[in-house]
Amino acid sequence: MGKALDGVRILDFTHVQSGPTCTQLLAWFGADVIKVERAGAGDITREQLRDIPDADSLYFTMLNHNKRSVTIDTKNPEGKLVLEALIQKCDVLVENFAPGALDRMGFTWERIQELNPKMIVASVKGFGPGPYEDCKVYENVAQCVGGAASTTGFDEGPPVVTGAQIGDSGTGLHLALGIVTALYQRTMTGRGQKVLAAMQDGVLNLCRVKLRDQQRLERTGVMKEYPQYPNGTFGEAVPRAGNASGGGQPGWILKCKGWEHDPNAYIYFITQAPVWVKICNVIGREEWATDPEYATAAARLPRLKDIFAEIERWTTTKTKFEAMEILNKYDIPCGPILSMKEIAEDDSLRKTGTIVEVDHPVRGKYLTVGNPIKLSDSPTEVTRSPLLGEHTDEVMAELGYSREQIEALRTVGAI
Ligand code: CAO
Repeated sequence: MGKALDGVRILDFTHVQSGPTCTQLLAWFGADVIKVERAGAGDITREQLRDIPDADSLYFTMLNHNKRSVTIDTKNPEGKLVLEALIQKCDVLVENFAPGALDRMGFTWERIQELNPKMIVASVKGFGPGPYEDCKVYENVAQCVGGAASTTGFDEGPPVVTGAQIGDSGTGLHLALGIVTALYQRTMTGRGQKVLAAMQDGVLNLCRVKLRDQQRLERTGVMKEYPQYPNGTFGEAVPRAGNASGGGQPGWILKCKGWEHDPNAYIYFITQAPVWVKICNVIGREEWATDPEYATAAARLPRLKDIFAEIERWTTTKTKFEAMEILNKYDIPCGPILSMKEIAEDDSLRKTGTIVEVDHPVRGKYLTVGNPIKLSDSPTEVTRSPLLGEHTDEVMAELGYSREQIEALRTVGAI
């Protein structure tokens, strides 16, 4: 069976997390992704957070599946010529260097266009054009400048960053969509274009509901689904909302049986209005279904804290999985707090290819997250990440270099 992006060649000039996430997705959809790395060093993550001496780290392997690796010194004049040949052969160049690095290497947009007018040049940067456009940015900086940190955590505590890599992997996802969109437009215009995904913009896009709340707050001075209501105070900016739901159906994280010794014995519980009567029945407070102080969603808002305390009295009598099973029978939206250990051992996630076991010649078997996007006509097979420069000779031969030329370039340190 063919793959959705069969025939698309990606010159993958990415490193660390944001760019590699993007090109890994494209590889999973069938693109030929050629990762260009510096000889002898490679992507810095190959050696970061290593758990096995001399083996590519999980950080690297889990972000670079299904790619080929070539080593080129793109500051060496002869190395530059190899990169030029690749630019002429590829459809998309993806990069996430610090601002200006590609230009400093001599590969400006104009130069790339001269070499290949159909080339799409896709970049992740920390910020879009403006006062911070020259800044280097990492994940947590993006979470801070994109609005996530100021709105995450509890009212009484400091801003908090989330473990979900919304700045890196989130922006990589945005960039991947930009690339396939530009490829589609190219089928009509025949021209390449620049695609930019700024990490600040990507995080803000994912924090859209908080900008919604900022405007609600400015208009009404209060947000009734926030834990600050009715007894706390609201300031000028959207406050941290703890575990409150970001939508119109109030929710909170509640203790379950075993919470005293298991840090993840909790469940997320949503008091969705259409199933309120069922919730009352399950927790044994049938009278709340008709009591005017509890019967409507509006009446419940000032009492959410007490309502969740009462529901928690019920959830602490069940394990998170027992609670989930009972609540699901009544269509009450909820979800257990799953630890990474539980996720790693989850059979259903392995069956769907969301968790995949991969074999690597140096590190052996390891788990990774497979393609979260499932196409029925373009299934993903996850193959291991390449060793540094594993495909240099193969790709050079495809570019038309002879064995002697390859050896000569190696001797002068160009590849
Ligand atoms: N041959 C020769 N030189 C190479 C090369 C190659 N194959 N590949 C990269 N280089 C050079 C670059 O040209 C650059 O050189 P100059 O600084 O002389 O121009 C140099 O390597 C380092 O690039 P960098 O500045 O991007 O790397 P850094 O480690 O200092 O910064 C990072 C890392 C992530 C902060 C920065 O790249 C960045 O801000 N990127 C944009 C935002 C981003 O993607 N952040 C996500 C980071 S986590 O996913």
